[in-house]
Amino acid sequence: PPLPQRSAGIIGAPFSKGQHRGGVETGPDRIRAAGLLQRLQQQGCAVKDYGNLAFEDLTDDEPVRGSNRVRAVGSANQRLSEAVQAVKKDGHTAVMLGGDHSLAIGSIHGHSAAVGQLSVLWVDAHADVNTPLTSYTGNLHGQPLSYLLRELRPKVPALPNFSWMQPCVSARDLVYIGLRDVDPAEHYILKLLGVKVFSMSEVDQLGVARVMEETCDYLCSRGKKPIHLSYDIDAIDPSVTPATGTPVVGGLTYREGLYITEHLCQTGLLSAVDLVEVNPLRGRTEEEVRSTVSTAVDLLLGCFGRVREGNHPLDYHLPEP
Ligand code: B3U
Ligand code: MN
Ligand code: MN
Repeated sequence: PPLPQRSAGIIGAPFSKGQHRGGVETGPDRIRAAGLLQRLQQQGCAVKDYGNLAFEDLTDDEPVRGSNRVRAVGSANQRLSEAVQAVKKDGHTAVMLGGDHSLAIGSIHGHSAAVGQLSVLWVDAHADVNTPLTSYTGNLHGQPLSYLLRELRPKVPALPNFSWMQPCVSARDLVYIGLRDVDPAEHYILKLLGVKVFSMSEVDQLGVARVMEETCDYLCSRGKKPIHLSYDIDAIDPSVTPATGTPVVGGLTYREGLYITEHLCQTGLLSAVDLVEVNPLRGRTEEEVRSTVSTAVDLLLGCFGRVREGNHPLDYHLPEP
């Protein structure tokens, strides 16, 4: 029987300044245009669309300690954090449509401000845990977890427009799935903090079902906290989701990617979801864009109870001949 459906509160975050490729700010509208809201409603999920956030246009935003657009990222995430808090106070599962992955700063901060301690599942090809001082690229979308992790606070300098936030996630409440492009400093940090990582090697070795079982056992071992899923579309193999800024070969299959969402939904603890880094301008053909966007939609449907075996209304009855 279908589980009682939670409601989805959708926030569009058309923001791209955590990296340098234009187009990722059009992700939210493309994902909506692919029918996300209607399809959630069709599967019995109540939906409220909070619309797209409007972000401040900062003119003087010179690099800080080698990182780009720091003030814009700080200011955008402050707005996003407030929006996520409002969605949680309205009782919905928060869905943040990005935009680049620097938006996880505000999304996770706001989620934690509203509900308290979280478990975080980070599904990504990348670890996104560079500090401003270790980043090779200066892109904030490769750094969000360094601002969010309590243990890294002494290693992160104070940045303009970041004074509104404090680290709110403990390293032991974080699990990664899908890693395959990790910088040396990031690898050092993950080992130093003892973070639980299921890289693509572990997905190969264990299979996605065992990875999800171990993920949920691990996250629940210190109490059943609300789960924040931060899903970077580049976790999925670029043969399926090529329209993204930094595709990396050897990713999750469509089925593995979807299984993660189905399993999390079944825990009943999923409380907020980010779906980020869909960049329609990075598709070389319309089909590449369509495949990327429709996979993003399917992942979100999986978070809200869609099952591949199919479904029928509780009161369904066969027509009499
Ligand atoms: N680790 C690199 C590359 C990267 C991170 N996230 C993405 N790319 N999408 C960095 O920029 O920190
Ligand atoms: Mn990412
Ligand atoms: Mn990534």
